[in-house]
Amino acid sequence: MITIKNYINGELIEAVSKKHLDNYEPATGKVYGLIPDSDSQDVQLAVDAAKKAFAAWSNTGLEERMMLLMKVADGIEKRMDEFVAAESRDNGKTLKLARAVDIPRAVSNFKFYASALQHFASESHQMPGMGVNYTLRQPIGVVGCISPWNLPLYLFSWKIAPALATGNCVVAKPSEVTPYTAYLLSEVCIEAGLPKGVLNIVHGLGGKAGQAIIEHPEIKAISFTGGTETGKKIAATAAPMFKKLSLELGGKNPTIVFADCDFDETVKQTVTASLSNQGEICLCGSRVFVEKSIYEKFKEAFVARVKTLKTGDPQDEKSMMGAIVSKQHKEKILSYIELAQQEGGKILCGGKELKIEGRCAEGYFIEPTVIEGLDYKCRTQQEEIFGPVVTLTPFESEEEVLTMANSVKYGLASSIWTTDLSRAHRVAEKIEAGIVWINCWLLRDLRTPFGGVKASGVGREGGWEAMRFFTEAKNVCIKI
Ligand code: TXE
Repeated sequence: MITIKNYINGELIEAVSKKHLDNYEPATGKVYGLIPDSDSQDVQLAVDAAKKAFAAWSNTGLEERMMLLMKVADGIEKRMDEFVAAESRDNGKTLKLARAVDIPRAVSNFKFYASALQHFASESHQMPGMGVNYTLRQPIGVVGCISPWNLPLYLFSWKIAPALATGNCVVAKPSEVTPYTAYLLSEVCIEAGLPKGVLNIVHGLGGKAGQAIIEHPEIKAISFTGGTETGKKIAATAAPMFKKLSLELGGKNPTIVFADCDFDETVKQTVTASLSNQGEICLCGSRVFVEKSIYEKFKEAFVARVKTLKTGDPQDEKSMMGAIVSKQHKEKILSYIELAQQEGGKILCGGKELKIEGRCAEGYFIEPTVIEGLDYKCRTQQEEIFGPVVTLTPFESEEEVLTMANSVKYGLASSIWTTDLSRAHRVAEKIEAGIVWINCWLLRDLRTPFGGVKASGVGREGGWEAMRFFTEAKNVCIKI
């Protein structure tokens, strides 16, 4: 059994209550570890440590701060295989994906913000003959970072890195479903010599440890990534306390395929966009809209390619799809496949739980599933499923596909596939989303604003957006 600990005031310690939660391995369905069942007492210890560390950390020279964050990045890199294995075991994603995406991106997150902090500057405004203004962008103080289970270290570090880079001290909670790599990060931070109390990681349940972070009066800003319903609860607690809030929530993203697309490349890329990480990425294109004139041809090619995706043991290098993150989430996805059939959908491939022999016999696996024939307004096409389930729907005009694409309460990401770029720009302008990819998906420049509109969240992460979120602007005006 792997028992992990909280990281508070530079030390690895148990929850004050000494209580633990089981940590399951999705591929085997078995408990493989224990995590601290933290509560408000542990959050208080973390806040005390962060407060004590803030004065020194916020006055640490930029070069020294940069060096420390770079050492954290290097520390992860040096233990790459261990982090990759831990992420795959904890989340159920394939080793291949954790190695190609999750852990390298966590390293990049720390490196990106380590360098950004040296270039982050503010503006001044001259009033001829009267005065001059300068803007200070000062760290907020103690901030809270809470992240989900689908891209554990990738999203955990995406918040922590800019928060630390801007001189804040952090109380962070990873998902209780995938805490392992956050624990390994604690070890790396200790080895890197990150001063104690600068980063504190408290493990535990959302409604207990998480809620304690949200409602703590001395945690002045909250950066959250997770489900829309949880986002509502967090906003309800934090808003009356006038905390700064960054909410990265759910999605139900449209993939729009026009007849003039680069057909073979589009089939290949849109399958990846729909099913990567078992469809457990809020940026996945779960609703595929195809221009009517190529619908049948596209459907045939898309389904044929999905059928080639081997779903299996995440540790098997041949597996393209791994396990679903939890029993509960597996049941939720299966219930939506059931609902889709009740709503008149036709299963073109997949549609069932997958039983795998050997060590994964008790694991959580679902065949990648493609469904057609659903009305765009039905629940299956409106609600976030967050699994390996994709719907195909034909359209005849730009107006029609934009109406369908924008009909959901979400507005996170989208992709458009066409060789007519003036059409691509026209459609991109009208899609209600924070991110539009044209003839690509998940092509990421960390300088760009990241986030969604409508029920997909509030605020943006990435680049200077994150540095500004984690600082307060103060205007100083001097009379000359
Ligand atoms: O979310 P949950 P999950 C979305 C994705 C999906 C969900 C999956 O679309 O809907 O997140 O992640 C903690 N007070 N995105 O199921 O349950 C909880 O412990 C404080 C969108 O984990 O919301 C966990 O650490 N914290 C995103 C975290 O919140 C609470 C990208 C998320 O848990 C809490 C990735 C509470 N009351 C996933 N309740 C994007 N837009 O980028 C729970 N938590």
